[in-house]
This record gives sequence, structure tokens and C-alpha cells, in this order.
Amino acid sequence: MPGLRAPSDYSGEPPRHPALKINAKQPFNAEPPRAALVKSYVTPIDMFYKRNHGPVPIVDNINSYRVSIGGLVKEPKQLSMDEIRSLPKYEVMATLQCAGNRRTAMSKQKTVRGVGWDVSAIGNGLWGGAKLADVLELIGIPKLTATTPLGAKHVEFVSVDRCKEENGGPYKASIPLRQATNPEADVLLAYEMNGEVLNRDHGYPLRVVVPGVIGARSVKWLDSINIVEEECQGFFMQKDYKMFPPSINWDNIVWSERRPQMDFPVQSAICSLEDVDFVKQGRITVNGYAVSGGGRGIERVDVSTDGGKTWVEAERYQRSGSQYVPEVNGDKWAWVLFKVEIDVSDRAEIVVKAVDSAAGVQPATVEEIWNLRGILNTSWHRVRVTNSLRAPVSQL
Ligand SMILES: Nc1nc2c(c(=O)[nH]1)N[C@H]1C(S)=C(S)[C@@H](COP(=O)(O)O)O[C@H]1N2
Ligand SMILES: [Mo]
Repeated sequence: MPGLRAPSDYSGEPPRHPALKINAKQPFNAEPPRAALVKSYVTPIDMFYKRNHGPVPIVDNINSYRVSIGGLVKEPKQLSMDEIRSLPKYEVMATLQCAGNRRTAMSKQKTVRGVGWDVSAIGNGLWGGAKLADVLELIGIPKLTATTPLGAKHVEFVSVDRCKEENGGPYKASIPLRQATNPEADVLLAYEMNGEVLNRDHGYPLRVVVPGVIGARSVKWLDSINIVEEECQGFFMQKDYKMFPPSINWDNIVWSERRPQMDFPVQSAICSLEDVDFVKQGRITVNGYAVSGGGRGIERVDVSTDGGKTWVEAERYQRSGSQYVPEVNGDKWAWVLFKVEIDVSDRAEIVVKAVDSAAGVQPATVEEIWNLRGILNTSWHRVRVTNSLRAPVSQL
């Protein structure tokens, strides 16, 4: 019996929390309600967004599961779960964000292609597993040092799930070898999430977690790892998840002109309010998240109640009990939650924007970053509130 296999239909899908908002059933794509995200710094597993491209793979016998490591290596190897578990275990707090997070808002500007997500295609997890750098060392690939040549090799991750985009072939992606062999990049082969055995939706028995990088590169249900000369040629690296300028449409697109998106830029969203919400006049608390890619911290979160003319700074926090100082005591791959008390009068447009530790800021509007695949909508997040039930929503 094979260790890990892909079913050809959706009859064997795992159970899921009924509160998830389903954006597509087959393959299963769902996100929690916004308000659920800010209830805790670490996102509960059942409230973590699920982004699949095919039926969820099945493990018949975990003892026969092996991950193959091959490609440009002297001695290809097959590792069992026991062998991976015998390597030092690391726990990395990292936020996973789908590049399509907030796509629905981008499609209001002009139609884009892809699953429609609200602001919750994101979650913060505590991932437990072996460092990829340690695994690669087992097959004779040394860790990154100052003298490592700038070689252009890549590490490709291949799953077993059947995706229509790959013509029924498996999901795959790659990262540069320099990142894979750098222990400080914290790339994991994770077998635990939030202290529990990884569940099926999130990649059981083994997934890659590439912190600070769009979720698409964190391959689930890992089957093989290949050292390759060029970056992975799969659909999701070459014909998807690339950031094009607003002028590019489906008639003039040349996919090879742009590189696959890796790090994600600074992002934030309000989670305690829906896009249009009725609130009592007076003081309210606004909560949400802010995060940046590449290990950059969140330097500031600004909130406005007048559509962006004036701003107040929100309080940022990660784990409770200690003050968050980016690059000093923060979880560098994780989001910060923010909280601010504001006064709302009759009606207001509440806006949030974050600033990362490289002074990266979010664009004010969607126009300037609109792209046909609808990725990386990091425009200021705006919600409108009113306390007058008589005001028609269209007039807000
Ligand atoms: N094998 C496999 N890995 C995958 C995917 C997939 O469909 N198949 N989806 C990717 C995308 S686009 C995202 S955003 C994340 C989602 O991870 P999650 O479902 O654990 O939240 O997994 C990535 N890894
Ligand atoms: Mo994604």
C-alpha cells in the first residue's frame, strides 16, 4: 500500500468547521469569518483558511510514507517520518497568506480571475518540524555560509494532489537553494501545526512552510524534493502567482516576462467590522491584523475615521504579556494584531494601513496595483460604519 496517494474525486474529503465561508467546494477553498481571526494570536486549526487545488490526498499507511530527495545530488535518498522526526525539531511562528487574499475587493475595480477571497485567506500558525537546511545536509548539501557560491540552483517541492491546472499532475513549486540551505530562513518540513499532528487539509503528513513568502510556495502533502538547475517549471510558478502591471490583460500577457512572486508586501485589514456595519454612536474598538513578508516587522499601524485624511496610531501586539518591538522581541515571520479605540459620530469611513520595518507602506487605492490575476491586494482596507439605520447603504 502506498504511503500517500491522491484520490480522483472528492468523496474522501476531511470534515470542516461549519462556520467557514466556502468560496469553492471542489477543490475546497474556505476562509473564516473576519471576526474569528482576531480572537487569538495563533489561529485555531479549524478556523485557518484552506486553499486546495484538488482532492485532499490520503495516507493509507504512514509507515510506508517516504519523501524522496533527488535531482542534482550524488546520492538520492528516501526519508521516512521517523527519520525526519529524528532531526532537531523547530517550532516557527509564521503567518501563511494566500496571494489572493482580498481578491474580491480588487475585482470590484475590474474583473480578475481567481477564487474570491475576503480578508481572511490568512492565518498565523505555530509550525513544528525539521529545518529543510538540516534535511538537505543529510544528503550532502552544506548549509549556507558566507562562501557559498551565488549558484542559481533551486529546490523543488512536489506533492501528489491532482490539479486541473497541471493537467491532472501534482501541485509543485520551488525556492532558491540559498534560501533552502539558510537555517535563518526557517524553511520547515512541518509535521505539526499548533502543537498537533498536521491535519489533512493542511498537508498531512508533511508540508513545506516557507515563512514570509506567499502561501503558494508552502507545498502540502510533500512527495519529493528535487535539487534543480532552474526554478520549477510548473503552472503555479510560471503561469500563475505573478504580479503584472495594471496595463496587462489576457490578450497581451507574456508570462515569461515576470518572475514568480515570492515575498509578500506589507498588508493589513480590519477584522472587527464588516465592509458596511452598523455601530452605536460613540467609542468603539477596532481590531485587525498587519503583516509583512521577508521577515520584516510591523513598525506602525495607522487608523483613520475620515477616509484617510487624519490618522491615529493603533496598539500592536503578538503574544500576550510582552510588548512587541519589531526586530527585537517580535516573532519575525508572524503577524501583529492591532487594537485602537476611536470615536464614531454619525457615519464614518474607517481605514487601516500598516508600515513595515523597511518603511514599506500600503497603496491607498486598488487602481495602482490592480492585476489580472487579482493577487496581492494590499490597498488600504476601508470599512464604512453608520449608526443611522435610516441611511441607505448606498449613500454611505
Ligand atoms: N500540494 C499543494 N500544496 C499547496 C496548495 C495545493 O493546492 N496543493 N495550495 C497552496 C496555496 S495557493 C496556499 S495559499 C497554501 C494554503 O495552505 P493552507 O490550506 O494550509 O492554508 O498552500 C499551498 N500549498
Ligand atoms: Mo494561495
